Amino acid sequence: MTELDSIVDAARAARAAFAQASTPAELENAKAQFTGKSGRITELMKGMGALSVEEKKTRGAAINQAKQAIEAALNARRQALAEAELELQLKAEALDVSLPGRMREPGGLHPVTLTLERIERIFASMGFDVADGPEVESDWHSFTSLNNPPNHPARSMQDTFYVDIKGDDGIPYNLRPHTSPMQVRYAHQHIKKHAELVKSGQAMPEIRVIAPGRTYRVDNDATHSPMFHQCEGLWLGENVSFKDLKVVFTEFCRRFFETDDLALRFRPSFFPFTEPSAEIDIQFAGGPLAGRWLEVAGSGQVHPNVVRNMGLDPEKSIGFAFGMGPDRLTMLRYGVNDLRLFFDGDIRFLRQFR
Ligand code: 2NL
Repeated sequence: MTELDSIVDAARAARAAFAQASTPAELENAKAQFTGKSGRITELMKGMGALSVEEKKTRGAAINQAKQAIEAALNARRQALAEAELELQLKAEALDVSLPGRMREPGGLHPVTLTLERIERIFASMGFDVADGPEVESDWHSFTSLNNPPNHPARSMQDTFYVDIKGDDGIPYNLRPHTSPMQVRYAHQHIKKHAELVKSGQAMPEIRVIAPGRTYRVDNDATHSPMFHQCEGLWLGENVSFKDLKVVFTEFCRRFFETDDLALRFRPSFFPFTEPSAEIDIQFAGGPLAGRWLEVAGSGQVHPNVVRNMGLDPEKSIGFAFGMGPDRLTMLRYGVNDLRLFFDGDIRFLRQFR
């Protein structure tokens, strides 16, 4: 191989080596073999010292040409590799801007809450106040004040949860099995609130209140949950009768179910806190439940002992009370067949009421 041949060969070898390099690091390594300190071009230039001026000219020009060719090839390969790398990176970081965003779903009220608010609105429009009170209750408020003293057989009607806290009477507190205790508390507050009025000789304003809220019993199946809801109502005045109960409850049912095409039936029953007592059944004239009697509430004239335990005179304050289950009313209104769906917290069920 002549000196000139080896110069041309060096340029060809460099182009081949650069093409082989598949990363910028490999390319820079390949470059060092040709234009580096001990590279082939440097070696070729070292051999020029002993040459004549004429030879230096032609050899120098050839080497320079080769060097330029190598540098051009190097730059072309550098750019190609950089472009390939960018291409890869862009592919890896690709964003599909046409994908739908991850949206946050709007919240909504629980179906039973919707029912409770509906009940409150209807009774408020008939002049009823809405009571509030504790879910952990004393034995006296949950049972004794409601004509259901310790060892009374009616106590076994409710299997109650008890907590490890004893009241002043030594009896453990309970998770209220109904919302009646709120009405007993409400009556005591009512008397206190109007004490001045009564002392000045005026009549005590009547009590008209509902008590909605969570209640607890040892029960668990498709129609019973250990935590459930109740809404009780109480109307006490000088001359409040079963007739008023019938009017109030009929109006409530018509407005709650949005139809006048329903019948009410009062069926004799027993509760310790009312006498006489009645179950209230309703029957729709149309719709999927047409013709069937459905039990929706218990009711009755408030027992004189209970009126007395509220701090009132049963000769002056008479009236009625009732209790219903908002969970069941929600099932009837929306056609839900398993009570447990309300308390499982499954968003696929709950979002239907949004
Ligand atoms: C039922 C039974 C009823 C009452 C609740 C009541 C409350 C007071 C005084 C007297 Cl403070 N009575 N509540 C009366 C009769 C029936 O509910 O089966 N509820 C779902």
